[in-house]
Amino acid sequence: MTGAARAVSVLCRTPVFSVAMKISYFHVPAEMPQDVSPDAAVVIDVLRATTTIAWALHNGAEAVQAFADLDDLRAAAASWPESSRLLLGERGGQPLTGFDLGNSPVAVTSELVAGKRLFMSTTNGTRALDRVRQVPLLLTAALPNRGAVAQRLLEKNPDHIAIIGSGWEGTYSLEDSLAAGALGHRLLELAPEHCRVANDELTAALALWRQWSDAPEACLREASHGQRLIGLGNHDADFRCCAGLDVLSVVPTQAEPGVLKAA
Ligand code: 3SL
Repeated sequence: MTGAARAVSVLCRTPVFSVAMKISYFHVPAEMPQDVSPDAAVVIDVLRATTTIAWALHNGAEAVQAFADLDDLRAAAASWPESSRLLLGERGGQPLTGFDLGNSPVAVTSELVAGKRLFMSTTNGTRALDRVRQVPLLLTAALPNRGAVAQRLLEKNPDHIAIIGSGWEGTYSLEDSLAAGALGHRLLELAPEHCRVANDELTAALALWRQWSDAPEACLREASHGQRLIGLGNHDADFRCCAGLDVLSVVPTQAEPGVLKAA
């Protein structure tokens, strides 16, 4: 970038780009080829882990520390002062016995979480995070903060962004692909010349977003995990919350391995 371009960029707070930013989407972490090493990754678990993370940090949690394994979670939590920690756990859509909270984004109210570290493990979302914790810039996104995440990515301007779905036990999930499309759409809207769609999965996700952008909650309910949650009981408030678009400015960002903070 020339000195003049950099000055314009700083004055306008709008990045001026020289090299196109490649954006790929992988349905689940295992689909990201071993020889691909993105400099930024965005993990998505719309129903419901990354929606819960966004709301918890928005509501003042000190951090969310994510774990694939429950024994690791318990050991780390035990070393944290009891008065400033909460345990969040879910398996198969159900809260875990002995934990303070399950994985509902409407349960992480500021009264409960402000100032606390949340030790969290879920069926797919926190496992997906664990798989990509080595990526230099690691963010999480959901529909409520997708605009804020897009803006942050453009400010950071990595060469290659991998958007990574959490899926369900290693397989495709509709709602994560919807949000991947929503994020890709916003990036292309903000910087059309600068963003390059780098794989078919993202092209398909963009098409999915075009189809459902007027009714994201309907898509979440139609998804197989949406149907699983409906089968487990009334999750209307969760669906509404998970489908809310661009209502949060928080960008959960990995500050140290496994630890997400508001940024
Ligand atoms: O799979 C996960 O990580 C969870 O988000 C699933 S649930 O929505 O809490 O059931």
